[in-house]
Amino acid sequence: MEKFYVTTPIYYVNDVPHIGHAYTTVAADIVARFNRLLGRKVFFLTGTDEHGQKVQKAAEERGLSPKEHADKMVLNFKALWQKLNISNDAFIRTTDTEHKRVVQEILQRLYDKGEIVKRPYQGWYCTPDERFWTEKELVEGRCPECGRPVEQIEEENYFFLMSKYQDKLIKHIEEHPDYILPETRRNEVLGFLRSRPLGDLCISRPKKRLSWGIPLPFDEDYVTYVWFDALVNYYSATKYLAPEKETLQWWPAEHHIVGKDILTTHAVYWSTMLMALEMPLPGNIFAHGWWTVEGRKMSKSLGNVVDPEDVINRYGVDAFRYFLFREVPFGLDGDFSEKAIIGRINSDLANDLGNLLNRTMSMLHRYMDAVVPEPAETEEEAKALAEQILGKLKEHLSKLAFQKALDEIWRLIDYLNKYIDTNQPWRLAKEPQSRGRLSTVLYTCLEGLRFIGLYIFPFMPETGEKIYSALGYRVLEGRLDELAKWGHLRHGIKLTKPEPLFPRITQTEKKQDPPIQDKEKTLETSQKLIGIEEFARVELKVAKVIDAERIKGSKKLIRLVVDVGEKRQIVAGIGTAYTPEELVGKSVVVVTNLKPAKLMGVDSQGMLLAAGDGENIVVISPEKDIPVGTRVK
Ligand code: ME8
Repeated sequence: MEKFYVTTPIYYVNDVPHIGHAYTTVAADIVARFNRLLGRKVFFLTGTDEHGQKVQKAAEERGLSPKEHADKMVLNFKALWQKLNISNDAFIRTTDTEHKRVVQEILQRLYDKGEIVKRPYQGWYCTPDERFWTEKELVEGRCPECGRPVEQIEEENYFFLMSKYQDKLIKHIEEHPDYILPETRRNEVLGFLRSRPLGDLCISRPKKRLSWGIPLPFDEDYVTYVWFDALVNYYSATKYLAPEKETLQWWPAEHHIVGKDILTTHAVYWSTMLMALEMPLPGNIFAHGWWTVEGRKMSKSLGNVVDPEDVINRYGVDAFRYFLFREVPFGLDGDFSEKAIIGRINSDLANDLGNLLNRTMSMLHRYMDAVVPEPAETEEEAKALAEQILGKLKEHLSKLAFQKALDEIWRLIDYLNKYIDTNQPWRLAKEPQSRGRLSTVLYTCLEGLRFIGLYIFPFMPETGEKIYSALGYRVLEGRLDELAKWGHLRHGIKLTKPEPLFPRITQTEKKQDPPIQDKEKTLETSQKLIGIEEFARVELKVAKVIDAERIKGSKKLIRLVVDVGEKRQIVAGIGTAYTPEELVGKSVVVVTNLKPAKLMGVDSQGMLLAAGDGENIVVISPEKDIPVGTRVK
């Protein structure tokens, strides 16, 4: 049996998932479901990227260890995938012991082969951000991210000798036109590879600068660069997470689906790593486009990050899945707006698809007593159109051309709506001599709908199932090739009238708040509601700030000494909104039973309550004087 292996990027656990993450994951889900329908053995992998600077920093800001932080954040991804009906076969976490073992094995193999060497490394280093920049990346000689001064650092590091694979990689891309898609991205990568020499890749970080990573097996003073660790997931998962892993050779993947932001790491780093390992390359790396929101870049500071859960609660999971893939060709950038999604729901889903099912079922009830009639003849045109679409779907979905695939399905929907208008079953029903014709027309609509349910299923699984069950089936059983044959629908069966698939959304029903992510939503979904006894476990007390000073190298962090009945040292991330001077003498509220944490090397024994973020942070202060140490309840 043919196998089909598809992956999404493994997402960083430094933040909660948004519409962009949902996009890539639904794309992989559509092809996974389609290939399962074709009868292939599918391995659909997604997961989380949990090592490295970003995650370590996010954990520090929450006063948690990186692993504790990752354990919490990973639940957000898992909960969203469930809500989005994602049918992944496995979920990899780079902190899995088995994954770490495979990464170390690969490092050792490359090191033994002389593909990894130790060399001095020189670069411009931004201490607060803890990262290197090249001369070219600097902005007016300063860190391009935070604008602070950088210093030249020289240290020893391990390098993967990527440069020697430059020509081989160019050749591979040239000889495999589908290796990188869409074509514009392929040309970009080729242009970049042909125009300048490829450097070697620094794959280590000294432990003294970054400890949160997989230790190099051949040098305990270093951890693995997070991208090297992350990319290996696609292979390591086949060894311990894939179905029937003992007997099936899952590697190489058929598709790596990624956003355009991480094409280079996949097309260049990963491909050359595989070449050095003498392993086969994946069939395709597809770099899709970027979602903006109401014409603007999505960003936390703009407060316009679209929360997929919110969109689903408002419009339904299938409408959301449909919108993402109908609105823009896969590969190009797209813009999310409520107007656009409502427009799609009303026209394509309520009007075209929903109405077709609704009017067909109403007529069946009215004219045939709800029983599927035996057609007097086969409508060859409808049959040909319905059956031909399968070939088109195979062709388009093998290149991840989702929009074209949906266009094909809609050709059948449009055809059947017109077919009803032309044949006017309501007139046929009035003529006793046209009973046979009426049976043919209604059967054709019902059988056409069965094809639509079948074809639409990978995109909108719930809708596909609903259409199928409206036609008297329990589930989509069997293989697509057999099911996509005209005449499969059984006659003589009495059907019940289904609920409307997609009710129209009127502007007055539309909720006022846009589906934007709550900035503070960083806790796992399953922990949203807590009982009073859980709240009571948090010990909050009134305190007074006795001393305050900025922590060196941090814009945000301030070290406070507070009196809560006893003296405590607390590190608070309020430095962008307050100076130490204005804090001294202030009455505040402190969580006093929090596990101690270290932030930028400074111990923190508690947490200050504050609202907002960035420059809009406000420290919570008791409204009237009240003795320090008083419990807040
Ligand atoms: O890069 N539009 O993880 P990440 C479309 N851990 N897609 C978007 C998007 C947007 N506005 N924003 C994010 C990493 N994405 C690494 C990957 S893989 C071995 C390691 C999607 O959490 C898109 O798929 O930053 C993008 O490539 C991915 O999220 C980046 O996720």
